[in-house]
Amino acid sequence: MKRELIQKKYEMARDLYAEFGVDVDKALAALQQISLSLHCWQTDDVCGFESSDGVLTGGIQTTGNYPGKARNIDEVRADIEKVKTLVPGKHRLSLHAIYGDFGGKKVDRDQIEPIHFQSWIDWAKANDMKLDFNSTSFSHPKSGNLTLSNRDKGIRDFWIEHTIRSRRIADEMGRQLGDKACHNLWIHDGSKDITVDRYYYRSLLKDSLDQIFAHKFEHVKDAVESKVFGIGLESFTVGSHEFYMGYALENKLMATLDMGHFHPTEETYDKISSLLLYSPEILLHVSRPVRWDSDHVVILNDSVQMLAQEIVWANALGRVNIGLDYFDASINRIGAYVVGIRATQKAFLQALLSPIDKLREYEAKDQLFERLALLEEMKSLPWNDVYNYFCMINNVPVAEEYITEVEAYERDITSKR
Ligand code: RNT
Ligand code: ZN
Repeated sequence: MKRELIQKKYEMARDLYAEFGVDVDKALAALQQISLSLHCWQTDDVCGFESSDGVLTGGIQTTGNYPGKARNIDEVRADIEKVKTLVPGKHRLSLHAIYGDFGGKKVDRDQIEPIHFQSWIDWAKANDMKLDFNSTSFSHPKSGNLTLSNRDKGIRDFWIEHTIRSRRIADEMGRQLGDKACHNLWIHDGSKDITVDRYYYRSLLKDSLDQIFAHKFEHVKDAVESKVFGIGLESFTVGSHEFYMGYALENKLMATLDMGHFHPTEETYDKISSLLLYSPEILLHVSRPVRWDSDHVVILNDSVQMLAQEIVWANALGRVNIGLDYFDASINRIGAYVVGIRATQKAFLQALLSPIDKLREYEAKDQLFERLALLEEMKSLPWNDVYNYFCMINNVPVAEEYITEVEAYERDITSKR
């Protein structure tokens, strides 16, 4: 698209939004500040760099075998660097513990140290990115169905050690990069069939968490992620939403809301205002469940739009850490990032451009038809002209222009892997 045309359309959009009392430039300034935490695991289908057989366990699954996945640390970095050139804004990178720079050596999960992530920290510095971190309880001989809630103290201690070490690594990332790292704790613990000792497993998990969080790390923002079920773990999840919500509030941690971790018709957005009344911050995993927690690439759908609206309307952008979490192995993986990042940004932009004062006024006066009508009209206002302009001033491809760039990277790089 020609620059002059993008500019002209932006100016028209700006004037139109002004008629609704919306300041487009203010919205753009706010969007520029929204830093998404890009999940590293879309690059390689959640494999990581441990020398293992690469089988993904823990009730999560990638499907598809699109060629060109990243096979090592350099390829993951190259892919993320490419993604950065295709999306506007400044973003973070979220690493899992299995993505350490182990130099071909076997380093078990209870042995990982900040040194294994020093090259990531250096890379992040060089690429002007901040880092977040995740302990990894899946894809390991000691994973089984139960980790931190296992009856076997030896297994529990192994994962407690792993998780404390993971938080220490996050602390080092936060310290060196001058910005607290979010550490997200998600474990798959659960069971396939009817479980009679649910209270017991949850008490074991609570005890393990108490030991883990007894260690204080200054540069870490801790989060705990609940789930409703996993593949092969359909009947019971130890770390349910209620479990972690209680734990997070009691222990002043963040709750992580993953959009794929609730019942299919249960929307994540409505949980935000409730949690934020009791907790200073939360962490999100923006994802797209299709019939189950399938982790499809995020698109601009109602769920993501409502999520963004809720955060913007609650004036809570500064209190919500926004991470992405999906892994589609059936399409170009670089493209998967770009589509998901852009969709998330578009949702936030739409929310930032909403005539919220007018909507609130209608609501307060019980003018409910008017409220509904304006919400509908908002959908077709020229927000996309504003997004295109945002891309242009950030020197990244505008609209579908990124498709050819992703194709070129595939031709030159990923297809040769
Ligand atoms: C799994 C959780 C978890 C993982 C990542 C890889 O259902 O959503 O966040 O997707 O940690
Ligand atoms: Zn998640």
